[in-house]
Amino acid sequence: MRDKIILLSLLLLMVSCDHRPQRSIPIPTPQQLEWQHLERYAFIHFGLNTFNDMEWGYGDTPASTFNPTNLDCEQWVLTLKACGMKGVILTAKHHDGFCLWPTETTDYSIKNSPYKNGQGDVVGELCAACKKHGLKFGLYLSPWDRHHAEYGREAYVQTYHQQIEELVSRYSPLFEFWFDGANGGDGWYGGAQEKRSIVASEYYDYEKAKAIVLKYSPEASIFGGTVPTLRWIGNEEGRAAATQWCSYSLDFQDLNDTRLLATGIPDGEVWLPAEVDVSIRPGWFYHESEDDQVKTVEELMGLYYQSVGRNANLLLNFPVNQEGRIPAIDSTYAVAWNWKLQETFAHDLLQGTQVSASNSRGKRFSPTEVLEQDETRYWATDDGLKKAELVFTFEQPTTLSSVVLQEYIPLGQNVKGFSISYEANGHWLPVETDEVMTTIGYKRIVRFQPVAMDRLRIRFLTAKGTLCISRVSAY
Ligand code: FUL
Repeated sequence: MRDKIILLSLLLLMVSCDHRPQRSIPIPTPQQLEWQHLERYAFIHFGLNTFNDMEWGYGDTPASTFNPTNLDCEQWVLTLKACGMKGVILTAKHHDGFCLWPTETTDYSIKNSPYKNGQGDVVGELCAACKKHGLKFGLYLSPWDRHHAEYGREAYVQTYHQQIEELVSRYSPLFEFWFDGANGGDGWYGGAQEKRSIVASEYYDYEKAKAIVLKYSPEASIFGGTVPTLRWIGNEEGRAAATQWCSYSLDFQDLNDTRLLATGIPDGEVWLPAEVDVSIRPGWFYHESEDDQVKTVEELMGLYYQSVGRNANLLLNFPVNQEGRIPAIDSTYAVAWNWKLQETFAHDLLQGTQVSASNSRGKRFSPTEVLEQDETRYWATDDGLKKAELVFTFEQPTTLSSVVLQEYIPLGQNVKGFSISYEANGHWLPVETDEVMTTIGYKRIVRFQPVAMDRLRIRFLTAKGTLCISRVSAY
């Protein structure tokens, strides 16, 4: 009997050591988790502005000026794939109101352009090219419409919703839908040529707009409006703050507060991860005068570290030119950037090291789990333990210059502070870097002065909840 009791207690102990840590609040939805894994995807800004050297058409530019001479959506898709992009979001309509698909809602569309004698459909062509070559497809539909006579009144909102319905019913599945944030102001508005102001949080009925999107594309992430599933980073320079929480609030004021958007809200109640949007050129649309200002490989690497390396996704814009192509100079730099990324992160130098931890909550959550590719596996500490360290011992002295850390975010984002140090010749020293080591989230990359070491130590100093680390790698 006594033996049985001991056996039972031992079994109970094993089970309790092996149970999953408690989730913290908030956590991502399965669809948000999938979105986070995309890491890098593209924007394409193309429309009347392209042919008129403009960024924000007033709404009266003739549709007849839209005349690409050599448009090839497959060239876009193949180029973007070669740059490592996982999807593309096209400006189906920008603020000028011109529609790139043959809509029933307005004459201000591709139907009245010389392109394919009015028979073309850029949205449809890109959608087909994405399907053919396996790239995710998304759409941007500007709520602000500087062409529409009814803009600012109820009739326009119905048109806007109808446009969404046309798009999602024809071109789903979409992985993301963009409701742009620029709203109201002066415009042509059917000839009225005046300034019109609206209250964005009420005017567009974003709840309904989102419901229409989800009816046809239930997996779509939503950018902008009152009910987004991801958030703007608050600037268009391609920079997330180093401290970067996925937690946020759905208060409309907070959704427009660039200071909060940059970092997230540590105790925010909803999971609203950040998207960093930036153009490969100074403008969003193509301008010949910017041909010599395409971002270099080094600048693109910087953008990567400031977005993906800081727990945010990167939405990199490629302006398509008047020919209807991604210019060679842009693709040359962007493809070389992708090679550089592949090369930088090709060999994880922690593979083959011996890893130990100051604490772990049992076999299923042992420290060696952080070396596994499988993202469903992770190292976790005992309940409530927010301080612990991992040590990696190399077989021979190894030079490192960056560490990549990932939390197991299905259970939330927890780490608030960590440090990185190394042992060389029997002495422990911190790595030399200016980087702030606060949050981790889905992914955090810390770069430091290259240094040879015998051991690497990551100390997790403070956290919101139990530590759950899915991956650590170093290069
Ligand atoms: C902004 C717009 O005003 C720009 O033209 C561009 O489309 C950018 C992505 O979003 O709000």
